Amino acid sequence: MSDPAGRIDVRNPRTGEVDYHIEPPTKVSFERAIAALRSAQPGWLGLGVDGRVAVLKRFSSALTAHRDDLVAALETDTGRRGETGLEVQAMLGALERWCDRAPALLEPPAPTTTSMGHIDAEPDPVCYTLAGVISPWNFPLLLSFVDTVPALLAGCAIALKPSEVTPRFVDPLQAAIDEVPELAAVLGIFRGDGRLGAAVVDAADVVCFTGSVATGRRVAEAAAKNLIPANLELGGKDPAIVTAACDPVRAAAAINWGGLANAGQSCLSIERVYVEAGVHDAFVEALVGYTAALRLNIDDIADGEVGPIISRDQIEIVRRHLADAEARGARVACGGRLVTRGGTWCEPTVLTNVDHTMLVMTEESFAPLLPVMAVDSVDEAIRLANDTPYGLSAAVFCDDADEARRIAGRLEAGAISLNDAALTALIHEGEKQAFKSSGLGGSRMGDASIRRFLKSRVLLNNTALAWDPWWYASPRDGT
Ligand code: TXE
Repeated sequence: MSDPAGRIDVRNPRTGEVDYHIEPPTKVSFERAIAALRSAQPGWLGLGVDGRVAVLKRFSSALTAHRDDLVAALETDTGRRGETGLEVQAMLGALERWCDRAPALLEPPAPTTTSMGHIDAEPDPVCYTLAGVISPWNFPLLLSFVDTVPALLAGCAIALKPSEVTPRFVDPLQAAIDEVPELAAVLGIFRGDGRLGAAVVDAADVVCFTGSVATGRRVAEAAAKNLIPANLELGGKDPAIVTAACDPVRAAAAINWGGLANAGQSCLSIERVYVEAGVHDAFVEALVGYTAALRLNIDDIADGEVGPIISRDQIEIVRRHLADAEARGARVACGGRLVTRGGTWCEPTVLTNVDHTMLVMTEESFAPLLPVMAVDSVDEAIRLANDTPYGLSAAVFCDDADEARRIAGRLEAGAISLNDAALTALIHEGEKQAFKSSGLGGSRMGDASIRRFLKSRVLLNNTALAWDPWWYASPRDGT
């Protein structure tokens, strides 16, 4: 790792001004901190899972005590209010759920007999020493802990590198961590940019990354070079299929939420909609009704449902997608403008008359844009839904439950909401993987998530009491 180039300016997404700075660690202090995490890990593992659960419960109480400061910092980082409350609640909920589940999941599996009767195979899984976790800016707290919590419970120490775009929340978070010294010893948070992220990958024994496909590839390449496992959750272009056999108004309400929550800045946002012609007009009318009612929170963070575009780099992407769609003949049914008042907001937008020549149908927009395309059949909708390098999640609206399942079974995505949208934002119990270029590695949801932090080890135990010379004889001995 080269020494990072000094302090990094942080822009406020509501004002557009730089009003915060971070100071990345020097190479020497980073290496020292990594060594300290590694040397504290055996003590953490030695607490046993019940001991680790007890520590994380104290952390949960400390977080609750710091909740107001945490919420305030996250609001400044992201410029939105409603989703911030949900984010903190979801993080506390995940802590509680994992503390309940981990003891049973980490119970050593029973030995099994083998094809050789006197040899038992006794599973003895062992955790990786240091997990590197690298998170993005769209849900800075939640996506920093979705992998961190199960990894800690498995017994790992953690090197966490949050996004340099939204680093303020780390101050109250660190204050809560410091109140729990056993945790502070094994949870190191490092603020800096991609160079520090690369250093975390190089320092770790297993890595979890959430972010863009381009950076995810770099992380996977570095992990491959170091021969460590990489768990990647990357971008998406989630489709929704609205069949003629559903209530288009209900579908519109669900898709409005699934596409526009967090101003569309979620990997699992609905980013394109395919609607059978028979319900197209009713669907669009309802969707426009819901979408046009949403307000930008420009003047007051508490007044309005749609926050600013959080990352400055994202603004040009959204502008390009809108301009390209309009130039190629898309119709703006509502919204369609970027509004800059210090920060930049994107009006919640419904586009019709769209097709796959448009960026808005093929590249991740990460914005409150809902392009709606009429299709003649479910087969056409499925073909178009799969016409993408992404495969994170999808949604199907069809009142016939068997038909909804059949459609879902033909979609190339890891999580599919039936008669709802973006349910993976709320339901974390179901195991799923990211398909195609949307990711790599095991499920980060459900019980399987914790197994990503354990190496399988087996004890092969010869249980025969009497020593049988035949067992060790080689053919050369002629015995
Ligand atoms: O991601 P990056 P950004 C998508 C979305 C968005 C795009 C860019 O399309 O427009 O990604 O967002 C760290 N080695 N998603 O710029 O660059 C970096 O410092 C190791 C989808 O934030 O991938 C940050 O902490 N780490 C996503 C993290 O990687 C490196 C949510 C993510 O940065 C690194 C957010 C390197 N070489 C954006 N370079 C989702 N699926 O939820 C950078 N980083």
